[in-house]
Amino acid sequence: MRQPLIAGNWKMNGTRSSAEALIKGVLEGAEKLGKAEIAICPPFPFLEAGERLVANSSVRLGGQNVCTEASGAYTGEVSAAMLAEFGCSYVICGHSERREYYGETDAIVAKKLAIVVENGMKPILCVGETLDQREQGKTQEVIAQQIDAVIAQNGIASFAELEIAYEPIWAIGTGKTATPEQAQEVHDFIRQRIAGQDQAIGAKVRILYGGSMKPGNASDLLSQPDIDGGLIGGAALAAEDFLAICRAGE
Ligand code: 3PY
Repeated sequence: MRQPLIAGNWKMNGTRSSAEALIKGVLEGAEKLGKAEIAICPPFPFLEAGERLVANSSVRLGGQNVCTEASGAYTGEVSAAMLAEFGCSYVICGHSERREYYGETDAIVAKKLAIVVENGMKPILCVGETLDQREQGKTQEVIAQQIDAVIAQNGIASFAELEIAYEPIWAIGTGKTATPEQAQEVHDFIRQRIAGQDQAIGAKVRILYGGSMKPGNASDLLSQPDIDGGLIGGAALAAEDFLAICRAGE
């Protein structure tokens, strides 16, 4: 059985005080939950507060991005060792917003995955297709390319150390959500792609759904056999919505 993981991707939102209030709100509700693993990924400046507040709780902390390099002259970047030092267990890698706005290629994403694992954390590898690609019937081709690039660069064994998030780009920040059937079809495809190389890793890897998951659609999505959790955008910014999704994962 794969334990569900519900991870909140706060993106570039909040202030120091709103972030602290949100973390406290999540912690209060999380105490009453047991089955799902819960993680929050605040912006970098709020990780220190996150580390302090989630200490001694079951809530995990994650970064939203990481540098491909270990240290040195990379102005503006944050290293995997820094994230680990601030208590991160997870790091989101290759979110579509990073791929689209900051030119992250599959090769860069694969490097990020490797450095996160080297530093003792788990990457959350994001994959997904644009609306155009879906309408042209290219969803599987695009996802296969994103998965295969990681297999080619880091090896199939690397999938034993990471989580995957399927995030259809057309469902991010648009309010549109993939239907449970559409999402399940792609999750199954991803699992089969990995299982085709290594059956045990394919059966074990967690595949989260991301893209406007909210309290109203979480149960239907999470009840699909290959949907093992969620990477939550907007709904992670209100403790009660995020906790409602966590409850749906129980
Ligand atoms: C969204 O749901 O908007 C996301 O991008 C989650 O990462």
